[in-house]
Amino acid sequence: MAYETIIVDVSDHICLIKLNRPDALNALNLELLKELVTALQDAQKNDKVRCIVITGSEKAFAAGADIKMMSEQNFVDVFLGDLFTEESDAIGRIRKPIIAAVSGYALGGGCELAMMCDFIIASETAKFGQPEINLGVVAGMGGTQRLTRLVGKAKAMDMNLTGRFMDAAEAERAGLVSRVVPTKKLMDETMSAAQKIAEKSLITSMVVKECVNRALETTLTEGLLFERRVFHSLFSTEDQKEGMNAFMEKREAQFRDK
Ligand code: DAK
Repeated sequence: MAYETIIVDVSDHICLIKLNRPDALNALNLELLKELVTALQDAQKNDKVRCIVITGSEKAFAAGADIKMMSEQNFVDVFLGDLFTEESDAIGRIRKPIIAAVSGYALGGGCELAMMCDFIIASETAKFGQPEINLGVVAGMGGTQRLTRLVGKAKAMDMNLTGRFMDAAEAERAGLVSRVVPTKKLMDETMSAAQKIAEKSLITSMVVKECVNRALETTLTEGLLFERRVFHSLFSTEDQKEGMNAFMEKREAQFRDK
């Protein structure tokens, strides 16, 4: 499919989606989010895809929702139109692992999109922020919720109340990103992480995603029970037999998603 605001490439079992509105620092408008959802749903359906990567440009992952678009809307427009809800819910329903490769600005909806991914690899130049307060609004896609769960109340309050940006080193210390790499190596490192994931059983990596996400949604007791039952159920797969046999036979496992 031909896209206007993103570039999609599928190779070696990885679907790479590059946000591509360079003139607006990849600001998220409805067209971009709809195209992103279509690309993600296609990747979900495509048997060849085992891991997804979302990235932007060197200067900006995404500088937020499109302020020009939002400035023309009133309460009735955004309330009745339910701005971005369908799209953000659809992104949350993608079951394959998604890595965000963030360089430059990840602000507002851009930071929220990165947090919707399963983990973030950041370049040294990455800057994260929820500056919506400067526009007289609050974050609308997880900036007060996911961010608080990821970095805790103190930093989430600080970022949402002051609108200041967090650099990559602080984001790594705070647990917002899993690793920080030199800017020139961002895509190599991310693709190599995606490749590692693509080599695993897709069943298992999808289940890992469900288990870790469950930790943010439920009590420890319920989460541990969920994890244990999932562990038990994986013993019904061929991939569990293959993984354990491969270890015993001192060879690489060949998973077949069965
Ligand atoms: N929207 C539209 N255009 C943007 C933009 C944005 N968020 N960010 C940058 N641009 C455009 C600029 O207008 C400029 O366009 P031209 O003037 O050249 O036409 C071009 O990108 C380059 O930007 P700058 O000239 O400003 O570049 P600088 O390097 O000087 O500054 C910057 C970079 C990132 C610091 C600056 O552009 C900036 O502060 N941008 C705005 C950042 C921001 O406030 N982001 C938060 C937006 S609010 C919702 C869910 C989510 C949301 C809302 C609702 N629902 C579910 C209801 C999300 C809200 C937001 O994200």
